[in-house]
Amino acid sequence: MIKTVATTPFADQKPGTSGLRKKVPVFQQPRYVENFVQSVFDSLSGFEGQALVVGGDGRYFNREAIQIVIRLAAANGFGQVIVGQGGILSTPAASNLIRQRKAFGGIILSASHNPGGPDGDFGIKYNAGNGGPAPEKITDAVFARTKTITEYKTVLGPDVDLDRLGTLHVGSMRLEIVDPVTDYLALMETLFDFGAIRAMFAGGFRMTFDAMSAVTGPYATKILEEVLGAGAGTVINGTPLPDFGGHHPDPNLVHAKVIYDLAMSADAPDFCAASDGDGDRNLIIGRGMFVTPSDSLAVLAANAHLAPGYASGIVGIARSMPTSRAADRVAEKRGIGCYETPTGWKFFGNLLDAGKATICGEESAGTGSNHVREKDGLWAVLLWLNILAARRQSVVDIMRDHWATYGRNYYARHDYEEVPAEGANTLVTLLRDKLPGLPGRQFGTLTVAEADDFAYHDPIDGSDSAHQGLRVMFTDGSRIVYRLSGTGTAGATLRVYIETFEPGPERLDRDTGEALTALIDLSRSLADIEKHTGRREPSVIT
Ligand code: VG1
Ligand code: CO
Repeated sequence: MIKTVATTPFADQKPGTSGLRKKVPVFQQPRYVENFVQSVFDSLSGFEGQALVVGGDGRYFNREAIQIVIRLAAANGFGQVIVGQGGILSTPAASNLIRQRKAFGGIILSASHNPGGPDGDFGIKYNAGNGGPAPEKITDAVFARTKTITEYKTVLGPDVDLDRLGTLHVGSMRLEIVDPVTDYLALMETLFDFGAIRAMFAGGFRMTFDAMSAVTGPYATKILEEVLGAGAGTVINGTPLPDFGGHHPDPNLVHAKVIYDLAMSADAPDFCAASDGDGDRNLIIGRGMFVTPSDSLAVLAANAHLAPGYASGIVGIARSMPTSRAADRVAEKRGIGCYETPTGWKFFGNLLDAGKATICGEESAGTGSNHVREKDGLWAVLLWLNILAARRQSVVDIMRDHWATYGRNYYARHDYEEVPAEGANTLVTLLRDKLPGLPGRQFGTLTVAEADDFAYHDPIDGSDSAHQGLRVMFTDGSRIVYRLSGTGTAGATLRVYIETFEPGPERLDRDTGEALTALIDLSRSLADIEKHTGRREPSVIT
């Protein structure tokens, strides 16, 4: 029975870098999820009778939200909802399902790497039929709709049992509950040389994968331990928990310190990795060496041809603007396309769909390819394993070879988290005003070459996105970038991205902090960070 329910708008439903993200109690308000999901459906057309993929990272409120989405989908005329068992789907697995099943789109319930639990964060994101995050055109329409919505449509009836595989009906809509891992594993098997990776593990290669009590647990356990024979215990924190065990499921050097310490210890395995809350990010650490996400992107791009899925080579590389330019050097040497997009995976979709880019990446530990339209944590881990199996070298040796060939981009990101929003906005406004006067100015040994507020013109659909980050570029190839986070849920987070290039052959083995000292000091003084945020030091350095 379809019921139309009167509602009034919420003022705070603007999707950010990666969907709508708020504290759990915000989502728990009556009508809050309904309003947003109905606004998504109201912004789309042509989905009658079509399929919708629904799943989330298993965090607190995941099941409740999924029940609401299923009811609204049925009432709004979707022909079918495909949901992961237990409400679980990693973000890349959801992207894959949308594509495999030719669904109209998907709703992903996740706040990614943000903490979970009753006081943690929750999120809702709409992905389009290509499997990728909705482009700004759609998210803008959704936001506009949330401001005028007056009613939503739902069906009455009991909650469905999300744990039983199989097909049932909600009203006249088909509801199919699928194993979350099966299709994803099948896709990975088409891309990588599982035989070679299996042989490497059989030969004594050891790895540890930290699933951070988040969604990749079941995927990693099945693929690494069972299928590839990496052995029991390879995956740690492998059971998804609603509060991620109280941890912050962000695979960086602060929150994944356990795995970092392991990789630096005397008994380190050959390879360590981790993924985030929803399984789209990856952390790669070789024995004794952390690989920055920007370097990882460059190495994966340079070696992808060693994996069967990319044997014919890659056509282009795309990276988000703040990501280091290590990947650009690979593209240049190979004579393939190189694209610089604003932060957020939604900007890669058009390039991937148009066959302009094969591999994409962000400095925030996101890497992926045209196999889906999301970044993909386990995919990156498997590509690394495939490369390690093919090259029979350690991570450290592969990195040294890479730097010797392409030079090294020393890189760090400094986050000033949860600072007062007003101060952060003032900082950005004042710095933006300062940019035109910077070129030609000298700061110690550094001379500013160019400074701008990054704007992106999408080469495929012609859309424009302004104010995507302030860039200060120096004559020696160094760069400082400032932008405000679009995924935080409390105050503002200022991200400062700092990079310098060392062509080699000398000075390729420096300490990153030391290589960046002058730039780090300048990053603080140039933007008056302490004055505007009250912080002398960043809260997280990655
Ligand atoms: C952050 C990262 C960005 C990433 C986004 C979503 O955004 O910087 O690179 O795409 O999170 O990642 P922001 O606006 O806070 O800097 V996830 O794993 O949350 O989908
Ligand atoms: Co994520």
